[in-house]
Amino acid sequence: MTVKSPRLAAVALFILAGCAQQELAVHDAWIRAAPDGSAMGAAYLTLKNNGSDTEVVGVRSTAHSLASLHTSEIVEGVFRMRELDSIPVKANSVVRFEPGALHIMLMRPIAPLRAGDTVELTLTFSDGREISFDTLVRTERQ
Ligand SMILES: [Cu+2]
Repeated sequence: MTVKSPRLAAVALFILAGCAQQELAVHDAWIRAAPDGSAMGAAYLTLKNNGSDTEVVGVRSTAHSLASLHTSEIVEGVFRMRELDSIPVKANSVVRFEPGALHIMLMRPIAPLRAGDTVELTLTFSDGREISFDTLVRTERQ
């Protein structure tokens, strides 16, 4: 695109900046580092939705053969995890994936993960949108 008028250029920049204000954004994504040899890990993050109602319907990881949406719950006094087909994300809301609650279950790592590594995760939404983001491997929440 060629813009000759400086004023038009300013308008174009303003519009682009507006688009950069994403409706869906992920913050503070991290993976709890598992001891070497463990086949399972979990990722946590904060998902902000500045748009309308949607649902998370899938997840994938560049570093794992298998990733799924999970929640943790206590059923009849027993702590257990359950796979979810989807997670509702209301308009203008924040959904937190955190230890003991919603999380992304990561299985079958392609290579062992160590603290300090970065893994790209992608969330898929019911309307077909996808967001990819870097997720830092840590030993614990910082
Ligand atoms: Cu799990």
